[in-house]
Amino acid sequence: MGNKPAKGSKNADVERIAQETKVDKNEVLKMLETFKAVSDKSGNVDKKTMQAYIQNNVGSTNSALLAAVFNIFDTDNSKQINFQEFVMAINLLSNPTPEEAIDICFRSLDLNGDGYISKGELKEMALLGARMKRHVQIFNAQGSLDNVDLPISEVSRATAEAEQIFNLMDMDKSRSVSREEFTALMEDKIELRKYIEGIVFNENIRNLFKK
Ligand SMILES: [Ca+2]
Ligand SMILES: [Ca+2]
Repeated sequence: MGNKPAKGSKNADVERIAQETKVDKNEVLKMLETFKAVSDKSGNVDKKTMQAYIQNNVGSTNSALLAAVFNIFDTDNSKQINFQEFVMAINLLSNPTPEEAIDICFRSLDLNGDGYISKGELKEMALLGARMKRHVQIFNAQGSLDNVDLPISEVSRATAEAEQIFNLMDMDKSRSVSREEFTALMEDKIELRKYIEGIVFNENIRNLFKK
C-alpha cells in the first residue's frame, strides 16, 4: 500500500510525457527502462553519469562523442538530463523536422556549449564522424568505437574537409559560427547540410540507447 502513490505518480508522468512528446506510451515505458540504466539514483543524468554509461555500454571515452550526445539531450542547458528531455531527444534523433534537425546539429557541434561553433569543434566532430563511419562500415558498429583506428590519410582528409567547410560557414570571418549563421547556411546549402547531418545523425549515436 505504501508504494501505491509513488507508482501512480510515475504512471501519470509517463502518460504526461507521452502526451507532450507525442511518443507512444509503450515506447515511453521502454525508454524509462533505458533511462533507469543511464541515470543515477536521483533519476537524473549529468555529464559524469553519461560518461560512465557510454564507457560501460559502448566502451568509448571519446570526449567529442560525450559532449555531442550530452548537448543533444540537455535541451534546457541545465547540465542535467531529465526523463522528458531523454524521451524528446531519442524521438528527435530518429524523426526530426528540418528545423529540429538543424537545432540538433548546432547543439552537437557546439561542443563546449558557448553558443558558437569554432573551427576546432568542427574538426573534432569531423574526426568523430570519420571514426563512427568506419566503425559502422568495417566493424558493423560492433565493439568499441575507440578501437577503430583511423588511418592517417583519413585523418588528414577529414581535417582538411572540416577546414574547408568551416571557412565556407564563417562568412564574416569572425572565426566562429553563431546559431543564426548556421541556421541560414543549413537551410541554404544542401551540400553543407548533408555533410553535417552525416556526422550527427550517425548510427552510432542513434544506437547508443537502444538495448
Ligand atoms: Ca536539462
Ligand atoms: Ca563552441
